[in-house]
Amino acid sequence: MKNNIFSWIMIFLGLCLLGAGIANILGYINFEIIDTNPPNVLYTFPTSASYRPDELTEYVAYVQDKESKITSVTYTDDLVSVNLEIVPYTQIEHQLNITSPTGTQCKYPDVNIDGIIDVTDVNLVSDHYGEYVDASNDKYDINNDGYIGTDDISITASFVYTVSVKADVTEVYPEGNYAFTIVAIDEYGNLREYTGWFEVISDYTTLKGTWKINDMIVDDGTIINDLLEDEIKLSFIKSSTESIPDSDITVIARVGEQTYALDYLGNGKWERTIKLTKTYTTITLEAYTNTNEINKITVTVILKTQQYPSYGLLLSIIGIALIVSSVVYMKK
Ligand SMILES: [Ca+2]
Ligand SMILES: [Ca+2]
Ligand SMILES: [Ca+2]
Repeated sequence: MKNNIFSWIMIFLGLCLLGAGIANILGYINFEIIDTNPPNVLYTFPTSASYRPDELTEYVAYVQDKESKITSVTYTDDLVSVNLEIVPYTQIEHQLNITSPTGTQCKYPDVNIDGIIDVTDVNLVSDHYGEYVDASNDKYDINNDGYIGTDDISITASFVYTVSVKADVTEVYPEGNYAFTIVAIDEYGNLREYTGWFEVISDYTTLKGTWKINDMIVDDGTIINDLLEDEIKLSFIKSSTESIPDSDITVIARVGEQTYALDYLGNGKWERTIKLTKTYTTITLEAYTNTNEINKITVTVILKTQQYPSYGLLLSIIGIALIVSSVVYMKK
């Protein structure tokens, strides 16, 4: 008899968990604990590159927080400390350049151009679901394939709570090296400190060549979204019109504190495969000579994140397991 009471209590508990799990799956109950993750910095200008003084016209960041809104972004270097204000990306010279892993160029999905990608933008794209593109609805075709479909909605959704922020540069930067820090804070006070450095030189010339990641051409500010593999191939191909001999050129990639030398393959080509260890990785690619010919770009790679089962699904499974095991136990 005692065993029966115990089993009935377990069955009741199982039913409660199952009920709560289903209510969560259907959206009636929210188990999300408060936001504990800091924002991610997707792109900055300046970035870890070399500039002539007149190229430094604005401080820019694209910052995303998956869980809540960004409340403040500040930029600090050896000369200034400024608040970056939310502005539509259309008012920014240095724009984020979203690319799919297969090289498809995507639009920046702030479709209502208010400086923040949020549910409003997802809904605007969804409102045009199933339409073929003409002049009136082209801006909702985020992946530029001529049709407004689920991909356009999911790309927009994957950038929710991304803000574009900027301030104008008023200082004149003397030649030299500058370290900068961008601090982004979300609604729950989680803080991301993003650091980089840049060089101001007046007499550099561009070393002509092309950068590739996984055989896809990338430029400064390219962000590769939803990449499946965590190993990527980096390549630099010297332009056929560049007269500098290959032996004078050094090609490196910087990821955080790590520096990787790309291997020389001959015929003006360098290559290296590296393994990414984080969901968001900023890579600075630099080809240079010791006579100030430089080609330097910064790209960001976002790995596709795994989908974990929701709390609701987990509770439902535990609930069912409790009910089943209690019934089996009772029948013994
Ligand atoms: Ca957060
Ligand atoms: Ca928007
Ligand atoms: Ca599309």
